[in-house]
Amino acid sequence: MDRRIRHARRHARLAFGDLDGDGAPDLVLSTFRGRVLVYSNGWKDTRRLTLRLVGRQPHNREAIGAVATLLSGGLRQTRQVRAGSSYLSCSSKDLYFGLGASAEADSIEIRWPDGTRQRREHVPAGLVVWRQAEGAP
Ligand SMILES: [Ca+2]
Repeated sequence: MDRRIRHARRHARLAFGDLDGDGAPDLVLSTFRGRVLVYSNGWKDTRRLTLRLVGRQPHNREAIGAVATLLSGGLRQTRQVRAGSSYLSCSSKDLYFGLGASAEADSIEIRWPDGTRQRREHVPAGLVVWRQAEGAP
């Protein structure tokens, strides 16, 4: 663990998100004294899938509360869109998944905040913007 992260652990605010758009989530950390540290994720050799959900409810376009379940290579990963993440900070609403050696997810299922579900098969790596179908039940 980086010495600066270890030192700041007691009074830190932490947020993550893909700051440079390369698909790898980066970290922003600030300490009690206001110092801000940015950690750019330089790990380039892993296949990733970033899921950006857009809800149909006017009061919840960010789909807060939606749960995504991704299956890839026999492994299951689950992520939830959250409104808050850490003290006095807020992370990206994007959901980040690692795909290992796979170039695609076998399937992704979304359980939207209104309880409806949608599923897609063979979703390629990269950024996926998924809008909740306007006509879905
Ligand atoms: Ca990044």
